Amino acid sequence: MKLFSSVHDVTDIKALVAEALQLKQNPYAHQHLGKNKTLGLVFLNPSLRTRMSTQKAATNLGMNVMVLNIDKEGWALELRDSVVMDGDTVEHIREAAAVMGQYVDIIGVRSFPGLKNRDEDYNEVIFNKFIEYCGVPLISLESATRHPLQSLADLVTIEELKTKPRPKVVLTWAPHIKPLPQAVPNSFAEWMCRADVDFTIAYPAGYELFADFTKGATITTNQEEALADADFIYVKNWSAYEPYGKVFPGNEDWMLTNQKLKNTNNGKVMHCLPVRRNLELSAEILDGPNSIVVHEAGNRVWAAQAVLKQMLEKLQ
Ligand code: SN0
Repeated sequence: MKLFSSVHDVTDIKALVAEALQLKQNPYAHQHLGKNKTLGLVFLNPSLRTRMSTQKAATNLGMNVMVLNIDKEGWALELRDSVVMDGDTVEHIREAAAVMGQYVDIIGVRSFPGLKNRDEDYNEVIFNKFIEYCGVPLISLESATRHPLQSLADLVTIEELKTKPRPKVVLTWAPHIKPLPQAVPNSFAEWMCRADVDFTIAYPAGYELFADFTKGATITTNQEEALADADFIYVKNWSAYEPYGKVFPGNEDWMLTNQKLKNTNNGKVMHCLPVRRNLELSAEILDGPNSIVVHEAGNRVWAAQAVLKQMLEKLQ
């Protein structure tokens, strides 16, 4: 694997999930792979889990890791082409990405959407510039439209904890106070549509996701119906795809509560985190027996390690 930007870069999803679960059993068995290899993690936006889990995964494989919070610590980056750089930006992404590629063997990049210009976000303009100029294998640490390391960890978690061959998985929209990216739900949907699960997406009218990501899913605006007999419930807020990046007033009653869990199959509750308590997800669920959010976050290590391992095997 030379690029991990979406589920489309994975040739065998089942094998990758199995690899992640094997690495969980035996984290340090492949330290030779990463010897004298360096991973660069570049963040244009904040991170907790992605940064720490990917760093841990790389260390488990014997790699060195360099982290650059480029939005805070780097020179102000120019992302547009054909501009006279006489404003606040100091360094162009063309040079910055190319130079980083001189120092590392694999690079990871996080770059959220602006949520203003849909074409720019959905064409992955910033992320694709890193691919074009860095010259080394690249991993998405969440781009404008996808968060594949999260989705892989989510699938690993479902495989690990499922109690029947084909569990019912429900992605349900949650309230928030600000517009959030569609990256996590897009990505979760496109992985679930390729997994051996019965997959439903529920959201209030107006929050349709881009159809490319949801082909094969059952889609409803009735949360109660969606939750019936659910084995896994994936909670996430997102802003509208159309009109792009907007949020509509109301829908506070979409927050998941213990009452709503009653109709599920003792559903296990997932969230990518960070989560705003009692706004997106009730504290009673987060602190109760059905929440697996911390376990899920723990699995981020094995997802990242499986991807890094496949990339390192190509570099040998
Ligand atoms: C990001 C998102 O894509 O939804 C990252 C998730 C891994 N989440 C946020 O930006 C949350 C911000 C907030 O204010 O709650």
